[in-house]
Amino acid sequence: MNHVEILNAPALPNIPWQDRPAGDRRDAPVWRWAGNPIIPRNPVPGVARIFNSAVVPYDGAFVGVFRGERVNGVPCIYLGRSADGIRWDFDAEGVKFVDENGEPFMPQYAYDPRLVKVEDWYYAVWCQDFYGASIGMARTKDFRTFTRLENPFIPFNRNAVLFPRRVNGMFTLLSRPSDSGHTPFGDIFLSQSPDMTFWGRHRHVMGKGKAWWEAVKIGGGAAPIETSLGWLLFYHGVTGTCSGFVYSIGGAILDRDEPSRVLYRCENFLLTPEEWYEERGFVPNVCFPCATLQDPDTGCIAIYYGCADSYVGLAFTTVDAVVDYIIAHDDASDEDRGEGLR
Ligand code: BMA
Repeated sequence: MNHVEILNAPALPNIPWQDRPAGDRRDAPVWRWAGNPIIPRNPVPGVARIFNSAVVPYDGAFVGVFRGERVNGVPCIYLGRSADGIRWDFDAEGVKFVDENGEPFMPQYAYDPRLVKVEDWYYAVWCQDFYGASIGMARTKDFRTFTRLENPFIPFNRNAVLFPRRVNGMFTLLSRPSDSGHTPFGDIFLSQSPDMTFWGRHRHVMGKGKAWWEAVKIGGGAAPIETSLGWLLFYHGVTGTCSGFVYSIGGAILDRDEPSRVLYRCENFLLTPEEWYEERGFVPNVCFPCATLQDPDTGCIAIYYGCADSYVGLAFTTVDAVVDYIIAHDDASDEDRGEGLR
């Protein structure tokens, strides 16, 4: 029996899973799939790399939206299907987005997609050009027709992550306002909408951390997991080194009713680049979480993360172990704990 419950999520007995290896000396209770990376290079004709991608359970199996970096360097979104969450088949062509009239409406580029079911719809949220980098959105019920929604924000913004249910009657979205380049700053904000069109009631959630591993910038990662203690958020934190940024995975727990309030924030990273597929690639030293699967019955959580802007990796934890670790190493500031309104 878990002492922390995962709430409002269907049982997922077929969650991909591997127990923690005996003798694992890493501090945080997060471990990698032994067969990583699960998606190698050149996975689809015309696509050099798939990474920073999101999956959901669907129809007894799994489906996902994947950042496919084409051989011309332009990222776009590919649909993938999997029976086990590990071996993926991708469509040969990228997702063809349409507008409300069913007419083609393609983003010029699209990267870092997240995929979240809210009520009857699956929402894909990504970063795209809107006269500058900002957020694009679409929804689908059948993974055949993806209908674009209004762009929620003006530039510049990235790392938008939708909550899996309305909070206080409102769709709720994390995002990371930024600049036009490889932003050397960035905090996580929260915005709400009654209809997925008009976004407001903006709040600051948390800024770059005191801890060195996240001292440059942070950004939302996977859709928050609702637990009996609060929303469990896996996010990325970035540090600067003399040879570039390093992206690690961090964890925080947000208040269930007012998720701009941080209850606990782990001062240690949960996963940092250590394996060859994280340290070596198109952009070295990147662990970039975009999705989780979770099974409320067992408390098992599978984390999908981009590796070195080149591969997709899978890591595991349990809700009890990771929440205990985050609480034991809580270092949230007074500002993190506040409502985030000035
Ligand atoms: C960020 C985003 C991510 C990428 C990361 C590391 O700015 O562009 O897509 O994984 O940089 O290159």
